[in-house]
Amino acid sequence: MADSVPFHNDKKTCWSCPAVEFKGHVDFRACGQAAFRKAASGQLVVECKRRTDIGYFDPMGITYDSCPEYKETEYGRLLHGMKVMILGIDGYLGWPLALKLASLGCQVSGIDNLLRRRLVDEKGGQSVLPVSSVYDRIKAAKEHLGVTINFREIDLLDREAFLKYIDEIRPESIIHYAEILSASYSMVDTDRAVKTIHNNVIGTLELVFAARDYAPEASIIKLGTMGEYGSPLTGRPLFEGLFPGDAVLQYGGEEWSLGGELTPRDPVSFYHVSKVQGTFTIYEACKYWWLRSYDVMQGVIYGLNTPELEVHPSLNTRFDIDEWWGTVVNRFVAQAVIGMPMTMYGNGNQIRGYITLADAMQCMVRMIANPPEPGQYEVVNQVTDLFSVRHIADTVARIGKNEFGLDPVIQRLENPRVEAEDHPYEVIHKKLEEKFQFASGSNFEDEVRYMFNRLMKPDIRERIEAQKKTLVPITRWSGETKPLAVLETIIPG
Ligand code: USQ
Repeated sequence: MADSVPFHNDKKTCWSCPAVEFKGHVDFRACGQAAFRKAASGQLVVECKRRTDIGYFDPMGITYDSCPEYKETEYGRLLHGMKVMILGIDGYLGWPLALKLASLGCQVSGIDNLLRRRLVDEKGGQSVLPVSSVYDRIKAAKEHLGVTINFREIDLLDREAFLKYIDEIRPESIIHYAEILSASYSMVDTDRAVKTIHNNVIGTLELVFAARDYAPEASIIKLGTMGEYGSPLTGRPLFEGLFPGDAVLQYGGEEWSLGGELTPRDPVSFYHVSKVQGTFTIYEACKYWWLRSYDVMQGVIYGLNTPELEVHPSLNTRFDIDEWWGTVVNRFVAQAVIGMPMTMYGNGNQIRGYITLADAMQCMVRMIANPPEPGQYEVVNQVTDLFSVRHIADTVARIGKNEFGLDPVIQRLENPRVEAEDHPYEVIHKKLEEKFQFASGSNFEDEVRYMFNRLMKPDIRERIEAQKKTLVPITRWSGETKPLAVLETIIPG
């Protein structure tokens, strides 16, 4: 970035830096705002854990652009050697984020219970891109990127093991990806619904208590999901978590301000229910204990490409396509590659927010570089595009046909889910750009082309063929598991 263009976090101060510790009298019962006023009037002092020689000082006095501990990167100023702990480091998102952060000089640590590998096995699927054991991947990261990643095989729900590890690392930022992510899986039966809710709800609760006791200054970046909001049929915009200041409720001839209140949630599966609970857990923890968090309402992710992953195939992130663990764009490309009809549910008019893997990783690094204030709970809607399922199917079909010599077919199937098919969908997603200087570096069509290029390779195509039956949707929200009726077969022109 040119010298003249300021970084998004230039003027942040030690007040929000995770490398400082509060000293003196801090009233932790106070809400973040009250404490902020104290700081502004000079009543609060901090000590820099990296420069204890400076002694105690006013946290508002030093800005990131004047602090030698902050280094310029393409994502903003980044606390050099920042200790970032990734929960769920072996997953589709955790692994590429680990590579990116480690390449930027962060000290990356992570835990994983390897559950995702077992759950994909349970479905009879496999990652389409081969992924070796987590230990071999870490060796490959050292060999090809020259980075060190500190890993422990720990379940977030194993309190003793997790507390020991977090105490040892004392992270400055914690990324919470350690959740079961599939809406379909959570709707299969009681066992899987309970497993999803238990893992996600209790895991997040374990995290906030651990952070309170061992890493209270760390910024917690919690993955929520756009599906927490649902798709209100009134067309009410999906604000970034909280109502804006000028929102009002009119009722019975009277008017009340809604500004700053959490917006309504209307989840669309028991998985999404677990994420709503996560939102409240983090929100409350910030309120009670002055923890700080960005709660990221992420759209549907797709793609398999980041600059770090591209360095060598041994660095692949996992790429799942079965009906439980694959997301729609990834599934459609894989289906087109093996000549299987793309499984479009209902009339295909359902709209969701989408973002490429590469853009999602960029957003995460920017948020890590620009942490919230103590006590601050802030929601970020992390999407770049809104697409209907039909648009996705048509685009994949067009690119597959015109550029890769395939003959893709779209099958309109009875919808196994309970979801609105025709609905307005207005998503407010301004913060990424306005607050974190995010600019998308990828786009839908190019990412689809990149996926075709990778998945058309004969060995990868064989891996898709080998799990063809897992691509067929049979999980219905009703609890039945049986194939879906074909409503229409569309051969794109
Ligand atoms: N869909 C099809 N055909 C398929 C698969 C999906 O038409 O073969 C449709 C679904 O009905 C839905 C849309 O595509 O309307 C997206 O479905 P998905 O399976 O790609 O994504 P979803 O179940 O919503 O969940 C995924 C991730 C989840 C994340 C969520 C973001 O698995 O972890 O939280 O995307 S969001 O959808 O914004 O809640």
